[in-house]
Amino acid sequence: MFKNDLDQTTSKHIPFSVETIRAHFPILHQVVNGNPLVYLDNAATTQKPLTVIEALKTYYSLDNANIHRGAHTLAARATEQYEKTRTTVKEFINAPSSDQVIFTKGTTDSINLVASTFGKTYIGKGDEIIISTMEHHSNIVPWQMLCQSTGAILKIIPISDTGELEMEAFSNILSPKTKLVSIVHVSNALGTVNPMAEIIQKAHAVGAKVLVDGAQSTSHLEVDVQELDCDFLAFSAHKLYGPTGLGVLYGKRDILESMPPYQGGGEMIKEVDFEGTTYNDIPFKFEAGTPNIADVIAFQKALDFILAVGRHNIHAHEQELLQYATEKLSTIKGFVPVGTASEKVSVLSFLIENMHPFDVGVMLDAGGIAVRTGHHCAQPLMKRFNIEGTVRASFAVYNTKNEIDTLYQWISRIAKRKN
Ligand code: C6P
Repeated sequence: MFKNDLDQTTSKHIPFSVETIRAHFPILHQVVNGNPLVYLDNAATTQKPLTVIEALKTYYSLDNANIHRGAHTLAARATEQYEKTRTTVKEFINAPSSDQVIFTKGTTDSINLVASTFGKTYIGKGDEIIISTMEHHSNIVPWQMLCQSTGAILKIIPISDTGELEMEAFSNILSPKTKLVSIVHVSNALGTVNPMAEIIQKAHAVGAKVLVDGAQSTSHLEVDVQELDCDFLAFSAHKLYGPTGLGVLYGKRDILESMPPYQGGGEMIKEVDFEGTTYNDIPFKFEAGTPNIADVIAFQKALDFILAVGRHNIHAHEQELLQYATEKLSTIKGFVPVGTASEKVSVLSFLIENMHPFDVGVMLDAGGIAVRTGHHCAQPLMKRFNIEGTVRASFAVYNTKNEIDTLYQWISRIAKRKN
């Protein structure tokens, strides 16, 4: 349908032109409610390039088979492609080796895996887990559940009015009792980029391990697990132009090897006997059952796309959009930004005075503009700001200044009615 200048099998450099990039995303070229679609809900999920869509079709048309099991050609092909993605993910996050890359269902699943295995093994009564006020529910609830079952204590880093972590308060709650610090790298609701290297270094100084929720950072920043020195990194493929229902958990080798399995079943074993079972090596120990083969294989194409465009190019373009949108929308009477941290990715959360965020979202939808409204699965954060929710526009590599102009026009009209 569209000129496809991204090579189907290998990454080829795409010159940075937003129009060239948009041509890779069929979904963007449609009319919604009588207007050209303006998709600004990328923090919820990104759209998929044609190469990802085609990889799914090719896999099911030619290669579908179960992996790591069959002796036949299709099984070998599927296994090879599945493991190739693991190697690419390893390179993408600069993990020391690909067996430290575990495929999961998503960030939520990755965090639950750590809570259920590392948590139940190493965190006990009276131990402390530190999270922050700006966490997504999937980095709150698993720890609350763990605390309920073990008697561990959850401690919270407060945040400032600009939406930044209170680092002094963090230092004050850190202690030898802290066993785990689990923090979002980039806030999905505010866009704040947290000082992860400093957090990790401080946590390690008291002997705590650190999980980085990278759901929103891996799509905007170059996340290098060795440079950060994090113990775990969790993220989702669907926020990286890849398929839904697929995520990654990276972990340090010694920790992963010392953790018990998450689930029991096929693939995660070496030998099963009624007298006892021996478990497989990492990463397979944590990948029980038939995994999400097709989506892992298609995720390769999403990573190829990002690498072909260049993460520095993506970041620079998104920062330009963020600055443009923030400046432009700030001129509207009644526009109130929520989250004004000095370091942000391309997330613009806001309110329109005297209007419910949901109503703003519905009106924008009438104009073909897709944004997210509500609490963004971060209810404690909304409580901190004393609000029910926000309107959130989040930009990706394929968004344009023209689209922001359209958003501006609609918001101006909506705000004028009420202010
Ligand atoms: N945030 C949003 O609209 P899953 O659903 O498992 O792929 O990702 C969960 C998750 C964890 N941490 C952060 C920081 C996130 O942003 C998300 C997903 C989406 O903001 C959907 S709620």
